[in-house]
Amino acid sequence: MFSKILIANRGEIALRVVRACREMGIASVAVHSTADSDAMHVRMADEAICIGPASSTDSYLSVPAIISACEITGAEAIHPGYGFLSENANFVQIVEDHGLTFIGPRAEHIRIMGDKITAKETMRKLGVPCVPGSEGGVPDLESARRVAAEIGYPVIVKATAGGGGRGMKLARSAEELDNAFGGARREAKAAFGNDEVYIEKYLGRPRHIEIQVFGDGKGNAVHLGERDCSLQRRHQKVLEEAPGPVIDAETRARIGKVCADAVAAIGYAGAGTIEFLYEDGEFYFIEMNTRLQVEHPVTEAIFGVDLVREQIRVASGQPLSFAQDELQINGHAIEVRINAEKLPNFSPCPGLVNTFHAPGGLGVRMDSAIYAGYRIPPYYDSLIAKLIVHGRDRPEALARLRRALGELIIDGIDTTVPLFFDLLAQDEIQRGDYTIHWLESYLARPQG
Ligand code: MV4
Repeated sequence: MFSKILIANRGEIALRVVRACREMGIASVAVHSTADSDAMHVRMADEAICIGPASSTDSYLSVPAIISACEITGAEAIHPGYGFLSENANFVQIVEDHGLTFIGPRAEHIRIMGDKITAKETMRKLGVPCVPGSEGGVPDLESARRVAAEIGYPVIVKATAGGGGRGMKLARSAEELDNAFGGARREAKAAFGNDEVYIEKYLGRPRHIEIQVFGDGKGNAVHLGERDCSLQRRHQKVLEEAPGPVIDAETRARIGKVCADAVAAIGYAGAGTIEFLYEDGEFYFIEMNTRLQVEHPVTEAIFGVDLVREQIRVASGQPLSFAQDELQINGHAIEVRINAEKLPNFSPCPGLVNTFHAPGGLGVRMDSAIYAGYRIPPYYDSLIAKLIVHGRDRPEALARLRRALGELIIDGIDTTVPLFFDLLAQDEIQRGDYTIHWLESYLARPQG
């Protein structure tokens, strides 16, 4: 096992990794920008080292700065958290070339899943159900017309270098294809320097269901059920829950096994998430994320496992601490993402947190790195806290969420907390009856 881990991240996820390290008796090193000297992850880690100026490019994304910080502090492994360098295959290679360990999958697997066409082709061959669409890239408009006519409109044109909703264009009919194809290519070229696109059948009212998988890097893997992350605004998740309100045990076991077998077959190491659109009882693979996700705590809550601890164990060559038949779901968990944003436009609202009181009690977990007197810097993501509640069933989790939100006090800045009180009052939320479009249409309504 490692004796010292460097955490190449900030905020609540850096703190999350510090906590796992401390429970495992591993020393932790925080890195920070000059804008983050007062950050809680700096205070909580055993050591801290400044790696550059406020701009992420020159600090949290600076490969030489992070490698140097490892060499200075004697850290043997790097936990990347999510975002920043967590899915950068070149970074993983450099880490390994310096004799350090990346806590995450192999560079090869990050590279495969980072290219959405290669990811889909790999998954299809492994028996994972995919959205009907083009075989690989679509080189020109003529091919696009042929493929679209074959699969039938509406279709969606996606950038192979994209993901998370960037570089996507919908074509409802042949008339719209010209614009969609050209638009997707142009956007992809500008955003990623790669204009390769592919085409899929457009699903009109799916849910976003993602399966948590975990591989030991030696050909063994398990699944930890699904999360329903359909409640999104502009491709940003707002509320996530596990298990999914519409997924039964048999369905879970079936798609879970397909996913676990797929990642086992490629020798995948560590945490991964296989994203699906789910419509009319069918799963359609869209993307795989090769990192620990923001919403991992809902899975931790219902399975009673520490996913960061497992990441560290697997990276150090130890086996997973559970087998598939030891993983049992207990109750229901919901996470809400609390952002420093002003409603109704979700405009970023950094500034001084005057007062802060975190909710507590049975079944309540608050992952946050803010504190009273903390000034939220304007340079980074607006996520300031994740409130995760766990109950014996979904109604209990919803009641607990309402109760916990009532206890939460954040003064000095605007947050997205009021939105969650509104959501909890909605019939569709209470019934779990929502698709990926529900939240945007709710927010567009006069009273929303
Ligand atoms: C789709 C789709 C409908 N049909 N693909 C958006 C983000 C990226 N991960 C995939 N996305 C979508 N792909 C097909 N074939 C609709 C979306 C989509 C979406 C997906 C998940 C969660 C929220 C979404 C919001 C708008 C569109």
